Amino acid sequence: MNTQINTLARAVADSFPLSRFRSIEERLGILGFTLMFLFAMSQTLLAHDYKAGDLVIDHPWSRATPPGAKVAAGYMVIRNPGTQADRLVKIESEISGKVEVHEMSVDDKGVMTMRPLADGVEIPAGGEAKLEPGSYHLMFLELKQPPKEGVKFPGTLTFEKAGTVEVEFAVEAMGGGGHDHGNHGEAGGHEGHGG
Ligand SMILES: [Cu+2]
Repeated sequence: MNTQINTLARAVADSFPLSRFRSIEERLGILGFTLMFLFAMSQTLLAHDYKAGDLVIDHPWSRATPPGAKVAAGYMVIRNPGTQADRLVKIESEISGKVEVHEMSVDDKGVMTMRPLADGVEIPAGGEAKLEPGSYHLMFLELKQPPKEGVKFPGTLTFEKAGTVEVEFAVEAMGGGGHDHGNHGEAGGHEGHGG
């Protein structure tokens, strides 16, 4: 087996002048490094996370809203590697007069409903809470400044145990999907919250 690999390696090496072989290796090295660097850069630009006590708040984000919308949604994943459950109990942001945590569900007739969770969202010990389109989400009510694509806005999250942490919400493009929360404001049933 080893002999075969050695023979193969020699055959490959012999087919290139040594100097050229080295330079290809170097070029591959530089290319590899560049790709890794670009990948790392893009990860930094796309993802952002925050810590509060044991909790890690991963990539808070929102969507740009259509003109005249009175509400916007917010999403993130909150991971809890700790041994105690915690709870997201309060959210504030300068873009909105009031922020609620909502649970979204679809009944057996396919009707989508939202309900505010008075006690916030639990983040189980050793688990996570996912706030994502179609599920739990933040609802920014009484919008003062609509979220604009590409412009982050600040928010303050308060957890029962981990305390308060300042985060920034990245704003993505307006969404088109039917189950999506981007057009929450027009979806009916929610408009009442805004006024
Ligand atoms: Cu909602």
